[in-house]
Amino acid sequence: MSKVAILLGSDSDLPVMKEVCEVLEQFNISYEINVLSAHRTPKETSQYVIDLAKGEVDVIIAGAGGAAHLAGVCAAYFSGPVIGVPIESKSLKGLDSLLSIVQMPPGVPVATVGINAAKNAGLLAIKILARGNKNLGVKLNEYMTQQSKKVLEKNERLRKIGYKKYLQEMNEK
Ligand code: RP5
Repeated sequence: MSKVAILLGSDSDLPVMKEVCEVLEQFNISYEINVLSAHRTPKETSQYVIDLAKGEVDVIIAGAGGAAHLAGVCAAYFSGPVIGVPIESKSLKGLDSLLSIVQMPPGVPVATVGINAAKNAGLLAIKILARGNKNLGVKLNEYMTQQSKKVLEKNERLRKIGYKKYLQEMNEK
């Protein structure tokens, strides 16, 4: 029983989209992942999303590049939240993907993250799921506390040793 469905427009999107899987696994969220294209497999893609709408999936995350219509097609069939990940493209560096995903017509929203920001897409899905799941909310707060702690430690180190030594240490890592 999957809570999140991840769709990739191509297997070439996997090196970026694997970050969604990693963050969902970190939070023990069940997911399913499929390569389905809005343009190359239109029938299978729409049927898959229509079937999803009858099941347990709460959030769809769709990553695609170029003329990236996958997230939009998902949002056309699925009444739950859809998050789009614009994948960096060769010719236009992902600006085409970003604009294709973000500029949805009124009535068919897609929550769009940054270019290649697959980790944020996963975290956004977790934030959505956490509204109805107290344990997940606690885990999410712990994650955010750890994140803050790391930045504060870096700040302390920078103030202590100064920027030149700090940079030197960064380069040595
Ligand atoms: C999009 O075209 C895919 O999402 C991918 O980002 C891009 C290139 O696909 P491939 O030619 O690598 O399969 O539909």
